[in-house]
Order: sequence, then structure tokens, then C-alpha cells
Amino acid sequence: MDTMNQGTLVPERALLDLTLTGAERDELGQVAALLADAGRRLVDDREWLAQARELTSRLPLRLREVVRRFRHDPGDDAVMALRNLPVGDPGLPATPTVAESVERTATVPAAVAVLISLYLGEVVAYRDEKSGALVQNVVPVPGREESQSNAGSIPLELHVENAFHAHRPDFVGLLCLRNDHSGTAGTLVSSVRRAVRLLPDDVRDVLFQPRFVTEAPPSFRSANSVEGHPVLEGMPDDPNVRVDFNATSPLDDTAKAALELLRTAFLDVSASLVLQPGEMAFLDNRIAIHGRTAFTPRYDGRDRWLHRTFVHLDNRRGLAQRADGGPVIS
Ligand SMILES: O=C(O)CCC(=O)C(=O)O
Ligand SMILES: [Fe+2]
Repeated sequence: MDTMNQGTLVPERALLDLTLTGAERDELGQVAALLADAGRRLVDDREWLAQARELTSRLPLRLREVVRRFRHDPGDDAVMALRNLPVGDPGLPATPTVAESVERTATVPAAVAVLISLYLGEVVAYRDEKSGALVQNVVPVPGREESQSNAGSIPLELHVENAFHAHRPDFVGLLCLRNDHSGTAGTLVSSVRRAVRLLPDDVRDVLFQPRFVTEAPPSFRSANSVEGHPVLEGMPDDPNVRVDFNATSPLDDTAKAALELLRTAFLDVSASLVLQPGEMAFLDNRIAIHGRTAFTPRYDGRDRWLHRTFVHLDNRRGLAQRADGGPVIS
């Protein structure tokens, strides 16, 4: 994959990396424009969401094929990359600079992010994070440069999204509207399928035990009960991962050493996925972990700007915590 700067390229990547043709881009743009209705509609409106769900059947065929393939098996990297999506620059407004920024208006890029997410599964959000908006802006915020959140610009530690949460996303979608001025800021991605092969059996055994706790990130305002959990779960050779290297703490010294070895293994097999405008990555949040390289924001309206979405595979997941069975989890 051309934007994977480090790490190894495996043939299977090509199956999960799709560049739309001009005709496919127009096809998707037309469906998105219908949903946007010249910016007169709102993303978080339940009727809008229902219409978007229906319209996923009109997405370009090759796009539906790659999404279906990814859902069945996300490959060793657990990342799907989609390119040449209609995000419409020139014509984009200035990159937002405020904290907790979200996209409530059904713009074409917001519609594109939601349409693809809804073909993959069910779009969800968290009431206590960015006010439960389904499309969130990932932008650098003045004064937050050093924060371990997506508002920062120093390196962001590798993490599973909302690792502390029982109903964390199955997938995270990141659609690039603008990259940073140097065009080099990258989403750091790494996969437990690759990392686990580097770990001795005794280290794996410790990671499979409930000897770790994970706290809520700063972007979350709710308190949560902190219970011991394993970092690896499921199949010994193909586990799911639950870790945030900024928020997960070991409960004893052996667990601490194992966690450090896991972090090193993840870094050894990580790659920087440099998203350019019109490119969207989906990460399987059970297998892939992600972070971000450092960059220098200018706060001039042309800074890096991503739209983020969260996807669940099961619409009954966390139902008791979702008001009126809607997409927002409390
Ligand atoms: O900025 C990025 O590429 C990813 C930031 C991040 O971890 C997130 O928004 O969840
Ligand atoms: Fe993240």
C-alpha cells in the first residue's frame, strides 16, 4: 500500500484497499448529495439516519464488495483503505479549531462517512463523548497540543478506541478532509495478529489474565467502575485486544513487564497510514490499535481535519444503555 511508510506489505492488503474510479466517485457523490440536500438536513436526526441506511444499497458495487470482505475477515493488518471519495475541496469550510467539534450538518463528506459506516454495520456514538454526535471532527485544538487525545499534535499513544468501555466500537472510521500542511501526519496502526507472534508463551499467558485496569480517556466525562480485565481475549493465536497504552495500568510487576513487551511488539509491527484528502480508513477495533504521529498545526483554517465514526456489528449491543433504542450509548 503506497501510504504505508513502514511495516510489511502483504498481498492480502490489495483486497482491502480500493481506489474509486471517477465514475464510482460520482455515483457515491450523487447519493451523498441527495442525503445532504444542500446542507439543509441533520446527521443526528433519526429519519435522516434511516434514509441513509436505505441508501447504502445504492453505493458503488465494488465499494460494497470490499466492505463485505473486510467485515468477514479484516486481514492481518485489520485495516481497510478507501480512496478517491468525494469530500469536495475546494469548497470545504475552514478546519474547525474548537474543542469537542462535531459535524451535525449533513454535508457531503459527513454523508459519505455515514453511508459507508452504515454499510459496514450500525453507527453508534457515546453520550459522554463529543455530545453523542455520530460524526465527530478530529482536528488540532489550540492549547491542547500536548494532550493525549485527538485534539493534540504530539505523538498519540497506541490505543483501542474507548478500551475502557464495555460497548466500545467494533470499527472506527476516519475520513480525511484535509491532511496537515506537510502532508505527512499519519494515523499509526498496528495489529495484534502480527504483534502476538513476537511474544513468548509465558508473556501471552499473563496478558490473557485479568491483571490490568483501563481508565476512561480525558474526552469522556463519565465515571466508570475500574475492574481488572485481560488485555488479550479469545483464541491464543488470534486474540482480540483491549489496551490503551496511555490508560491501561498493570496490577502487578509481572503484568507490567508483559504490557511493556506487548507495546514493543505493537510498535515493531506498526505502520503510519498517511490519509490524504478523500481517503477513509476503517480499523477493526478488536484487532487493530491506533495512534497518531506528531505534526505542527498552524490554526489557519487549513489544518488536518478528519471525520470520525464508530460502528457496531450488532444493533442489539448495549441496547439497555441506548435511549429509545437509538445510536447513542450512555
Ligand atoms: O488523528 C488520528 O489519525 C487518530 C486520532 C484518534 O485516535 C482518534 O480520533 O480516535
Ligand atoms: Fe483513537
